[in-house]
Order: sequence, then structure tokens, then C-alpha cells
Amino acid sequence: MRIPTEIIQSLNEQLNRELYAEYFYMAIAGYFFEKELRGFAHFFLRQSQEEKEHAMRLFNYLVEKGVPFTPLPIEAPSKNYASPLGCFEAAYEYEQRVTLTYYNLLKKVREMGEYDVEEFLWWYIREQREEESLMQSWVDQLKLAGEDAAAILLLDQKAGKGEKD
Ligand code: OFO
Repeated sequence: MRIPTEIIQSLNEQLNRELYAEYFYMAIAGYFFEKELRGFAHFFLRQSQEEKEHAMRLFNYLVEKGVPFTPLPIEAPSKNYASPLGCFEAAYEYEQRVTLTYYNLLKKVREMGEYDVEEFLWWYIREQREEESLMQSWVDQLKLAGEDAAAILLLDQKAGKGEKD
């Protein structure tokens, strides 16, 4: 069954949000490399790579459904962040916004009876839950660390090793 045009457009916008996230996390990694906080930099590079994979999953789905690909412009993310905490807060905030866009799309496809798309979208709903929880946990840990440079360096090391908590 063909996907309605309105839904194709929304899926394409989601793909664009995933690509923006890839670019956004790359920008944050750049900020951390500049600050010599290489653990956090590598953490964000891994997240950036994951976002690319999320975009590819959407791309492959559209191809499978026979939808011609329409590229959209990707906005430039900021490279200026106030602090490590500021970076994670910005990432957490973005993840929550993305989650909302998936909820809205899921609601729409349900109302339209587009069950194949609905089934496809559930993967993203679960993924967003994980990503929100991951970013929230780093926000909480960095809040606890406060201005304590030694504590921030320890968290940086932990992030570099891929430890979550
Ligand atoms: Fe693609 O999970 Fe974040 O945005």
C-alpha cells in the first residue's frame, strides 16, 4: 500500500531531524575537543553516529515503500555552549522535542489507519525513551559535579569509556 503524501512529508521531516541531530552532536563533540574533554567528545561522536543510523533507517524504509527521496536543508547547529552541563541540557532538550514529533506523527498515522507506518515508528518511540534517559542521567551527574573540576574530569573519563551510570 502506498503511504499518503502527508505522511511521506512527515517521515522526511523526521529523517531531517535525525540528520540535524547527527550534525548537532558533531558540533557538541567539536566543543568538547576544544576544551580537551575528550571523553565527552567521543561520547557525542558516538551519539552522532547513532543519529546517522536513525536517519538511514528512515531512508531505507522510504526506499522500501517506493517513495522518491526529497532532500531537505539541514540547519547549522550552534558551536557555542556555556559549559559541559549546557551541552547535555541542550541535547536532552532536543531529544524531548524529537520525541514529541514522533508522538504527534504516531497519533496521525493511527487516526489515518496507516498501520505499517505505525509499526515502523514504534522502534523510534523506544529509541527516544533510551536517549532521553541517557541524556537526563548525564545532566543529573553534571549537576552533582557542579564546578568541581576533578569531578567533571572523572565524568569525562567515564563518558569516554561508554559507561552510562
Ligand atoms: Fe535519533 O534519536 Fe535522538 O534524536
